[in-house]
Amino acid sequence: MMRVVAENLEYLMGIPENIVVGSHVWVGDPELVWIDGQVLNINGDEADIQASNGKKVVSRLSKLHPKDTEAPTDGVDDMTKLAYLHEPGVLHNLEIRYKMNEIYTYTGNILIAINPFQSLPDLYDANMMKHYKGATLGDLSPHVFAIAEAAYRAMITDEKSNSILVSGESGAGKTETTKMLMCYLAYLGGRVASEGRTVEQQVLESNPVLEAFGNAKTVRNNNSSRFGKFVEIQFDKYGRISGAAIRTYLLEKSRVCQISDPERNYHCFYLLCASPPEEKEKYKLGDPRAFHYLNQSSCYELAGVNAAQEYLSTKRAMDIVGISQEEQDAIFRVIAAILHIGNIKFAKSEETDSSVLEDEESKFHLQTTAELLMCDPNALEDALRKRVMITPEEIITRSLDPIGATVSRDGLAKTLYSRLFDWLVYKINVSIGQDPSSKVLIGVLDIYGFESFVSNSFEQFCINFTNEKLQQHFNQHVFKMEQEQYTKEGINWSYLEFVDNQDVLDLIEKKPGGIIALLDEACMFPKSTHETFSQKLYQTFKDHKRFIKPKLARSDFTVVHYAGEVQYRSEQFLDKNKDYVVPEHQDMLSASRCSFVSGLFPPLSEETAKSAKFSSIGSRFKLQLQQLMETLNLTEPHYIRCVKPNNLLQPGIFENMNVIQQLRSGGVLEAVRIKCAGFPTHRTFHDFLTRVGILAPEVLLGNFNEKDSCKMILEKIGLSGYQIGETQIFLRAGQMAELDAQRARLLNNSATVIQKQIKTHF
Ligand code: AD9
Ligand code: MG
Repeated sequence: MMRVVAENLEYLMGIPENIVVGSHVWVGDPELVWIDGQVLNINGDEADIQASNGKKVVSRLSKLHPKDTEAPTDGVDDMTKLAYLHEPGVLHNLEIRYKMNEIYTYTGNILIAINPFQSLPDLYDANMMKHYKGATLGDLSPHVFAIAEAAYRAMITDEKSNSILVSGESGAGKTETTKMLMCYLAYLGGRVASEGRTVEQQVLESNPVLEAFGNAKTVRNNNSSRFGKFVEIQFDKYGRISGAAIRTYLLEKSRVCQISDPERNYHCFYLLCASPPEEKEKYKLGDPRAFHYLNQSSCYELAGVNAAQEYLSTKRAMDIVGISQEEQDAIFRVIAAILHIGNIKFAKSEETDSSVLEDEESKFHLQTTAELLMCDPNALEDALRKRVMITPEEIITRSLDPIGATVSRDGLAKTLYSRLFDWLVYKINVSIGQDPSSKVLIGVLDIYGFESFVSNSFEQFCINFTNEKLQQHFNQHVFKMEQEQYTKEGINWSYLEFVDNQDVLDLIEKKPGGIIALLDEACMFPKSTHETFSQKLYQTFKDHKRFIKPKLARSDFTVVHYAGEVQYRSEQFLDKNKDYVVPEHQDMLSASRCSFVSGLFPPLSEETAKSAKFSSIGSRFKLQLQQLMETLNLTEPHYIRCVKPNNLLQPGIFENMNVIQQLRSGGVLEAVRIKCAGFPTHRTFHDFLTRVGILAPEVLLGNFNEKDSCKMILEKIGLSGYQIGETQIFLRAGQMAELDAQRARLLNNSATVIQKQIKTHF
């Protein structure tokens, strides 16, 4: 169990005693987060600062950070090379690099990737791959290929599985990064001459297939993945790709029936509407504007994407991953059927409050849906409009009102789509195949980053839960890496400590009594509402440090995540947690004459039919995550943090506030904090002497070796807590600033003495 302290980041990262009149500092700014300036005056614990942008600012001394005036003007490619490791230093370094189109920067062995929002083809071409092949991490400029190379080499040398975890908010570049990683791994582990379809080709082509069915345009990203993905690439004993497995997480089902302007539905719908005329005719499709599931938004096209071409290339990719022509036909029939389902409208029946098909058009779409799904149109209509209740005495058929029938219709569309997506993943896995004799793999994780919106629901809750899990893994890893480095240098690290987030995880997933467990309980109890569920949460967690009942809220609740507080609206938690296929839909589809469609709905055994009343999405997701963590724990992890520099999706714009929030929620600042709790500044003996040797000129003049010289200087100055390793000096947070301040005073004094001498002389 790791000890838990070191919460006071400010204390660790800024040592105000070093700040004197004339010091160069970073001061907080409401807009730019940090601006640089120089101290004009100090009054007690406050300082007047002249900022370089012309502003005059008054700030508490404890809120300032020293600025390294000797930092290279073009930045450093690894944050750990910063003499003063603190938030403004990190942010400034990223900004100057981004402005030079240097989108990658390391923090130790974590890669930070800032989305360039422009094509940089030279950065990823075959020459670049060649360049990185065989290179040690850190020898060349930071790059995704360097991380893939490190993972591959570590796998070969240590005969151990590795994983690369890519995270970041929507639009930050995770999926693009993942594809580049996979390309590079295919380059390293591919076969030279292609023997028909190679495994690596299939692995690479699985991306466009899954993107066509699992990605959509959102306000945050024109090609947003609406599912999480973990790809395990297996290697044989020669280091060649021999198999792969893809696992996906939580596809966003609601998008199938509900979109808002200017977002779009899943790409595949628009591609199919742009298919060649004979196919459009076969599927009875045409203008996407004619379909309710698409025309809720007025966005139909994507800039720079030709849907007709994209349709053909998706089919080619489907060929490569092993989806047959018949299967492709059935898939697109289901996609077309979903569009037609959405156009079936219900009106109030004249006699009762049940529903009827609204008009001739609705009848046409019902008929077409039935043809495409190869099921009986009457059975389809009944499944949409009626519910059968079995009581001990009799079987009662009840008609749904128009609202109920519409909910039933949308439910059917969502069920069909999610079963289809699962089938695609299953088929790709079967077709690529697993290599049972493979002993090592590289796992690549592309999963949604932390989300905090104005309104957050069950999806955000699951996403943030995932991020808490990954954050814990990340912290433990960063902590371990630090320890390893200290051990290598023979340094005592027994007092290195960090804050864990186990308490948030307990709040969410503990069994019994965590939020997910209480949600399941509420779902099983017929009288529960979101209000009773929230009341239960308020009672149970009233003293929990990570749980807040927001003032004025009747049913919202707030979780204090590692990346900040998120307020969740519990209204739809119960519904969204229930994975439930309406038995009438199940029966109708499993009776389809199309074996593909009936295959998506295998008949339930009597046993499951009875017990399958409620299956919890939250609990299933928790289990999936647990399995993912178990897999990850067997691997050596590598981390890539993607950052979105602006919300305009434009090149060249670096918004400080935006970036700093992502560094916070992506754990980059957490890694910095862990480093700060130890020895954030490392310098080789030589570099150290060059920088601060002036503080003890007698040592430099003496005939000592570099290590002894460093020791003598540090003793003379009287710092404490630093460590001297085998090849480097390890300083505590703020100590480098202290040394620089002493040096500045010395230089100032000697300048004054010289000036005085000059004055007396003349
Ligand atoms: V989401 O959570 O799936 O919504 P991602 O996956 O993080 O998101 P994605 O990889 O899709 O983001 O990147 C968004 C867009 O940024 C891409 O469509 C590209 O236009 C752009 N991008 C991202 N990375 C790069 C890059 N390395 N070079 C050029 C890039 N463009
Ligand atoms: Mg993505």
